[in-house]
Amino acid sequence: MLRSRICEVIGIRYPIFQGGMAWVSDAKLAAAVSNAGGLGIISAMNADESYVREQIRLCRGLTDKPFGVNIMLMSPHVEAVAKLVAEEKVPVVTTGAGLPGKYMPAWIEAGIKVVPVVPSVAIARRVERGGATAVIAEGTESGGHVGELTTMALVPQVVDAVKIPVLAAGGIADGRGMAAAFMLGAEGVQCGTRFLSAYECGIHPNYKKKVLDARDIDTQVTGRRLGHPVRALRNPFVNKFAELERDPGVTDEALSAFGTGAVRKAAVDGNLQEGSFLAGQIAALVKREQSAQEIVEEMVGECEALLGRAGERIE
Ligand code: TUI
Repeated sequence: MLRSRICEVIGIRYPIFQGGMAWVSDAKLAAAVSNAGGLGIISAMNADESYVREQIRLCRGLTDKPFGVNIMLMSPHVEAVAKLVAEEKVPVVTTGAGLPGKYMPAWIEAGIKVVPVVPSVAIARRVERGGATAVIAEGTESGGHVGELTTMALVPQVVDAVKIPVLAAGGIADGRGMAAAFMLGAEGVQCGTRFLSAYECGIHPNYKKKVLDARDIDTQVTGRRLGHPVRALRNPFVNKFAELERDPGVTDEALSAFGTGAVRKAAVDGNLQEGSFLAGQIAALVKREQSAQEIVEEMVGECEALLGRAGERIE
């Protein structure tokens, strides 16, 4: 049976985290993944503490298993939400889009397991020194806010640099990707894009259809000029953003304003023209809707079969 230090330390059956995706990862999806034996994660995104408090309480009503809250460190509400998760003593906090150092002592004091997403070895070392339980090494294949390094290059380098367990993220959507991550030294994986197709994922049907219809070359990164590169499925919004980004006559403020609210327009409204449909490069591998439990069990089954046969591939 596929287990690792991550399962023991977090108290989960399978070493699979569900990514904290803005306007996607709510209490219902998180609880479904946790009930399936993985770690479900609620996205605090740009929301205020009352929304996050409600989601935590809803999640507690839907599962008695561990779950996490993802804190997006660029959120205008980050201070209040950081305080809230400590008060609520949520089992796990993951972080994204920044350095969580200043919040970590209070979280650790509250008994929370802190698992930051890191895009580089230096940041992995830094959060380990700060008391992180584990790190998620996320490659640029992922959806949403991305770093520069690929999963293939980043994961083994982070594994060599830290003693705490490493989870791999970015470009993993089935048991093959999961087995590959274990071969690189990871002790777990975090998947976002694959869970977009879960029945329990409440995104607009247009978003699910875009993911199910995606081809390998259909994602694009925009926003490098603003210092926040973001990967999404190509559509009129992404094309327009890229055009404005190339135009020296467009100020950073105007560019940023153009992007505001686009993730919500995709996930909630299903607005195919003006929405930002965040998804990773692996979207084309996601071919059908399934329950969170089917996704988790299928991935684990495929991974175990591959790792069990790993030696057979060598003559
Ligand atoms: O955070 C994510 N993915 C996200 S956050 C998000 S909301 C957003 N929307 C528009 C612009 C920016 C954010 C959508 N998707 N993934 C985890 C992640 N964290 N990827 C990369 C990083 C990261 C980057 C830099 C973590 C630490 C870091 O530190 C360096 C620094 O200077 O802050």
